[in-house]
Amino acid sequence: MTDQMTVEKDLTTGGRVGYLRIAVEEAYAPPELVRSFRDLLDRPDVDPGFESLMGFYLRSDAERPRAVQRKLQDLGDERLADMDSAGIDHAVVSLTAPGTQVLDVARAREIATVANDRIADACLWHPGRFSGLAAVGFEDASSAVVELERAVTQLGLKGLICNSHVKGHYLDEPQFYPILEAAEALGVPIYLHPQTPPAQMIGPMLDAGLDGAIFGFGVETGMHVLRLIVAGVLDRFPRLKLVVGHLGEALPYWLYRLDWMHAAQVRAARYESSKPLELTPSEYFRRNIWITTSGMAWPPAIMFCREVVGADRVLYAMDYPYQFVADEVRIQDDLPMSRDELRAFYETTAVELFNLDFPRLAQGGGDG
Ligand code: 1DF
Ligand code: MN
Repeated sequence: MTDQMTVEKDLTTGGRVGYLRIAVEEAYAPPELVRSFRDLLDRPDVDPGFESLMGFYLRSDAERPRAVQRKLQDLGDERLADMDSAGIDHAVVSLTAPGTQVLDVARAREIATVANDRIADACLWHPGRFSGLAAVGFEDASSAVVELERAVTQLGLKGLICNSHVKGHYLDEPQFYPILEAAEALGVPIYLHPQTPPAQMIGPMLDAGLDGAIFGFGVETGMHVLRLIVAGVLDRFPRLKLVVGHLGEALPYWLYRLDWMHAAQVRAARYESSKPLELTPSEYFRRNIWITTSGMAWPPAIMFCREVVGADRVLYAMDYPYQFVADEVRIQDDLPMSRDELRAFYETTAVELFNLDFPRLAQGGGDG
């Protein structure tokens, strides 16, 4: 009984704990995308990673994937009730992986438009509860730029979701520069979110069951971040803001070795691609990259990341509905941090990074 009451008190919304909890990696799928995913799964040439991931979420009869499938498509009562029950005041919603990035060019553009309109609608209906990131069809960069500009300047979306590789292509390729340039010019972050590795990478992960969120996601997305760094993309676009989930996809732990080995490779002129950069890899982490705790409610790892990339660059995310665990909010409320540090972690870093401008209830009033 006492435990029960403590539990309820801890996870209230409305700022009574001293901060609003803003979750920034929260997935949404319009029904139109689910339909496109089903069509892709039926094709004989389906990508193995896509089949592994969405074959599970859209075809399994087990309870969790069915709940995920339903919750993904909701931006109303069920999601709000789930946010209330876990103490989440505000969710920054984005198109679930792999989003548009497995679709043909025309369908990718349609789905991006639909997703952006739907997310913007939810933000209008529930301005205190939702903000959103824009989706685009990356393969057609010029239409992607037009859609990103529409989503940000007309719909009020706060950044761009990129679900990692685009059919085996990476954002350091010049065909994508116009999109990076537009994000930089608009001042909005790109959330570099995982998906399953492409066919040329997934082989030995798939047969061991390691291709998904357990490991393959992080390996592939971490490599994507590194490709952007070593290609000099962050020298070309020095004000680009990247957001990386899952505590930076393991890269904070690698920073010493990355700095050391990159410098050695440049000195040895071993690779054409290892060219001199303006900063060391770890310095880009402290200038261009923010990392979130999605799926990584693990205090020692969170505190390590704060130490090596800076406390002002580590912020909260849940990864709803894939990892919807209220206890993980309690764990992060109990991090060894001051009230002000917790407020930065849960609230103010997200507000500043995404330029959030949602209306709040007066402190202490209502239950959100
Ligand atoms: C899973 C995890 C799926 C994450 C996701 O989107 C996702 C999963 C398809 O557990 O299968 O976004 N995640 O970010 O960890
Ligand atoms: Mn996620």
